[in-house]
Amino acid sequence: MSELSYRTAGESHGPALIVLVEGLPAGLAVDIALVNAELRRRQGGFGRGGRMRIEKDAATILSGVRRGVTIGSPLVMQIPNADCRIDRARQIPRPRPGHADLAGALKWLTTDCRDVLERASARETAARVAAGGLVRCLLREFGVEAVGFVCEIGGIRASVADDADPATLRAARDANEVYTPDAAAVESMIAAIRRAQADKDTLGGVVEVRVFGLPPGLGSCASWQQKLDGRLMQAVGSIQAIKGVEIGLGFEAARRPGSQVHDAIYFDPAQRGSSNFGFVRRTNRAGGLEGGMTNGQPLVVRAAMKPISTLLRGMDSVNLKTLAPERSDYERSDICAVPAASVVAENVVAFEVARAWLEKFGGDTLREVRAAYEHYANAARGLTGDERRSGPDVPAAGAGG
Ligand code: EPS
Repeated sequence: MSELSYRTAGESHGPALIVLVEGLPAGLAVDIALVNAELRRRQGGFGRGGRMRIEKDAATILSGVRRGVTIGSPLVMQIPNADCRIDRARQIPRPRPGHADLAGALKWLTTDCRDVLERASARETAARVAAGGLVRCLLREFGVEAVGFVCEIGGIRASVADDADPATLRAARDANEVYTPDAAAVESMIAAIRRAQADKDTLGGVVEVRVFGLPPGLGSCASWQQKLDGRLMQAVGSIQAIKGVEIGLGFEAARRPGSQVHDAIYFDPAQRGSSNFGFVRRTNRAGGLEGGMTNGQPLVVRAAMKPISTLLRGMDSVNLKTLAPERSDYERSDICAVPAASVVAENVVAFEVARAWLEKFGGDTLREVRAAYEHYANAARGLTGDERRSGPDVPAAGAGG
């Protein structure tokens, strides 16, 4: 049994994208339709460019599965590129500000940014979404659901209830082209994208992911590498064009006193059988994470996406072959890919949650994972209120740490 992990390979205009997933337990039914539905959603959203009309992303499983069920071996999926022309694609000597072009060209000692952008391209996120879609087959076995959506585009903010349930959120989000649950914000967001297009410009925004049904105790406070908040930030912060990641209140927590930041703890015996083991909060400003561990509340992760760096109007740049000042190169591109980023964020968050799940409840087979989870849940529910375990308290001798 190995740690759950994935790697991606493939260029934007190469033959295919590949993802290799290791560490899934055997005995998991793989729902390839779920994976492909996520891939289709990633391709959509208002503001996408011409490329998405060419591609029909769908994953084929090459290994790790027999008769639709995982067998414990490395699992490879392939997503073919319809627009496969990497050897014929033109050179890009004028780096686009904001893209990987300049830093990558210098790093790999080339004056043709094509060598860099082919891998830096957000096309790679299709492979990440496929990995996330796959592990959601595991998470849903335990009633864990991730929902990603758009909360802001070009400064237009959506209003989304803090206590919305996953089905309501998903239905509202899927009812429009900008993937926001706030129907009232849709028209203004679309109008903002149209304006950016008319101005030959691009737009960024903010996406949010909520994960429901998690028990307390995933991740760990014992070592910095195991803290789930840090791992989520790395996973989400590594998505192309993401410049900021927040958990719960995020930066807003820095502006408030503690009494308006922390979530008071209550016990509700009626919820003892649910995934929070009966420990409830009336607010979720911590975004479901305390001390690098889940606390039984929904996980809330937000990410800020910068505007796409390929501008039709171009920006000042330098021709790397001549060092002459010129406008940056224009490649066919998206005007706004914030809706797509919400799908990517949802799936990379799902992957990190599944990784933490298997760290705590891992086993070679799904049966063992299920047994480990049930054992923990029963032990945690039985623990609370049991004074015999910890014994009588020691009289206070001063302030403790
Ligand atoms: C991207 C450039 C565009 C985007 C691409 C990201 O591709 P192309 O150069 O082929 O028009 O559409 O995103 C995708 C292909 C995708 O699947 O998301 C870039 O340079 O980052």
